[in-house]
Amino acid sequence: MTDSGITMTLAALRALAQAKLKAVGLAADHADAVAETMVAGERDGCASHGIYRLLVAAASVRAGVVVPDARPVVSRPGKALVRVDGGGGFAQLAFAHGLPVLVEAARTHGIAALALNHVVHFAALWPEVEALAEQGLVALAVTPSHAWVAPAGGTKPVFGTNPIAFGWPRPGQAPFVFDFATSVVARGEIELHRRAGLPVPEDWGYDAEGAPTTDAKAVLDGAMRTFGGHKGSALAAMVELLAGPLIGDMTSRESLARDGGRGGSPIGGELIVAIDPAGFLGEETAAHLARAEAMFAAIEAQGARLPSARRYAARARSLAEGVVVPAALHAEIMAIGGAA
Ligand code: NDP
Ligand code: PYC
Repeated sequence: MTDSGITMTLAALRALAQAKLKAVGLAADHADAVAETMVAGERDGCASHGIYRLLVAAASVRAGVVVPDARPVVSRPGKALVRVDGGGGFAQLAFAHGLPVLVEAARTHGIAALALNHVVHFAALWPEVEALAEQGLVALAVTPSHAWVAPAGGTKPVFGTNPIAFGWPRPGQAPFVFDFATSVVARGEIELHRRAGLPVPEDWGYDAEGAPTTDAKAVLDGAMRTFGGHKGSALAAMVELLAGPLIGDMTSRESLARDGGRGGSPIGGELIVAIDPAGFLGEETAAHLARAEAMFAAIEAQGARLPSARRYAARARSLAEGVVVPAALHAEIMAIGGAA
């Protein structure tokens, strides 16, 4: 233990997360899948969606927002369409059930889509697109959240923080992946500022009266801003449409209403599209993927970095050295459901 944190191996962190999730009543297969995504976030240096999410997930279970023993049900509404009804459980197990079916459908048809319905989502989206890109597929994933974000030109929440994640396979190396909220930052980042008693930049959001503020709690109680003004606003609307009405699931406004003040994670759907490059390219796939590599090289040649480069570097460090969990966060985790 140091002043600033507790060093843990990834195996120890995983075991702790699994134990705490089971202690609050999550079924074993859900606990394992949910723990994996939190440990992956912590491993990759994503503090807002790392082991801190154990507090968030435990709160959602305790509040009755999540069905702790939900059984995902896979169906095929069309040849290239896969649906997993998560039954009100966390999204991770539903995705695990849908992934092999989506991969098979994308390989067969060139393109396929997976709708996760009726799931609770607290996590980053890169695990979904990375898993697909690692299998040679191009991937896109979107999900709404709770209505926390004002449209450009307004100051009252309509959108969720609505992330967009994209993955591209790279022969012989880790995929090109980006994953970001369509709000200026993820809400989790503002939560971390509030917990640390830190101000936020004035352009992150508005207070409940619609005035710009640097008070993290005031932004959480008011409205966040979209990134890139009207462009982020339109993308946030697109995410609402694709992973809401298009797949028969909730918008962020509906998700927040369903939560009914319980303070749980967003409830609703996620849309994941997978494309097999060989569908368009056939025997020329390798040659065209090499052209993509030339573009990546041109980005890096001028000192710019690729999205995920920081994450992959953090992963390598964590695999070698473990991770450092802030002491205060560790203490809160240990208090979940009694001793682990
Ligand atoms: P950021 O604004 O930090 O953007 C993250 C993405 O941009 C990453 O792919 C990151 O790569 C890349 N990136 C950051 N800086 C650079 C740079 N200088 N050059 C190139 N690429 C860069 O993240 P957000 O706060 O918007 O989102 C954080 C997480 O929150 C996401 O994983 C998202 O899925 C999650 N989230 C989940 C929600 C949900 O409803 N489930 C809702 C909202 C957010 P790298 O990782 O390597 O730094
Ligand atoms: O950080 O905005 C966020 C978020 C919402 C749901 C999961 N993460």
